[in-house]
Amino acid sequence: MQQLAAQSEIDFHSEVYKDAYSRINAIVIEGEQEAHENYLALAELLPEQKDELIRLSKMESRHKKGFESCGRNLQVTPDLQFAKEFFARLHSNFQTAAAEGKVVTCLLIQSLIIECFAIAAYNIYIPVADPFARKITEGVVKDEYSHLNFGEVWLKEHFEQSKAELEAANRQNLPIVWKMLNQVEDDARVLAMEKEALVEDFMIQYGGALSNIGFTTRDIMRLSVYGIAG
Ligand code: Y39
Ligand code: FE
Ligand code: FE
Ligand code: FE
Repeated sequence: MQQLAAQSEIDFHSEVYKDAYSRINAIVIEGEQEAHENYLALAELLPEQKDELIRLSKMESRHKKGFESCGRNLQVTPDLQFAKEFFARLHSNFQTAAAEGKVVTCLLIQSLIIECFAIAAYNIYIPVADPFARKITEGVVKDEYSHLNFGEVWLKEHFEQSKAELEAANRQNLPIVWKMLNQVEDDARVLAMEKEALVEDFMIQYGGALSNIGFTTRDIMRLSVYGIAG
């Protein structure tokens, strides 16, 4: 029970914890806000799935509210400026793709990469979270699996015509995720979330998603290491 042992040593009210939390909590709040906007943009790009995508965007708004309450509960003020910068590159790549009508790229960025990043982060956070945040995060992570599933199903149904764009979008955006993980590594460790565990869980989710969509094991190996060393 290594996780429980670690958990009992966490002082959720220490200044060190609250300082790290002001950035991680902000990342999650900003991420949920951007996810809300991204699903609204996707709703415009995919009129057939409009109602479903609007439903997902509303879930993201609820997640944002939940995480805002986690910050308030610990009396932490989220550093939203930091979080905006943290997401800036993925955000701008999504917006450029949306403006060009590149729905495959938009789905890869939001429904695969960002959802897998969220699932990994929330899975690793739950066992070491304060009891209030744990309850909230447990509810949220279930929703994130359904968002990932939306992207998987759509891309699987359109796999042959999406393959080349998926490869290009992966090449462009996956290295950004590794940089984001490096950027947040020290703060995450203060919250008892180890980078190695985050990377491992992300790889499992993302590799599983690529497999469900139709990529071979060989493709997945090649795709998922882009930028990992840089
Ligand atoms: O689809 C979603 O709800 C995703 C937007 C939320 C993003 C969560 C980003 C989590 C990264 C946290 C890194 C902590 C180590
Ligand atoms: Fe924005
Ligand atoms: Fe969410
Ligand atoms: Fe989501």
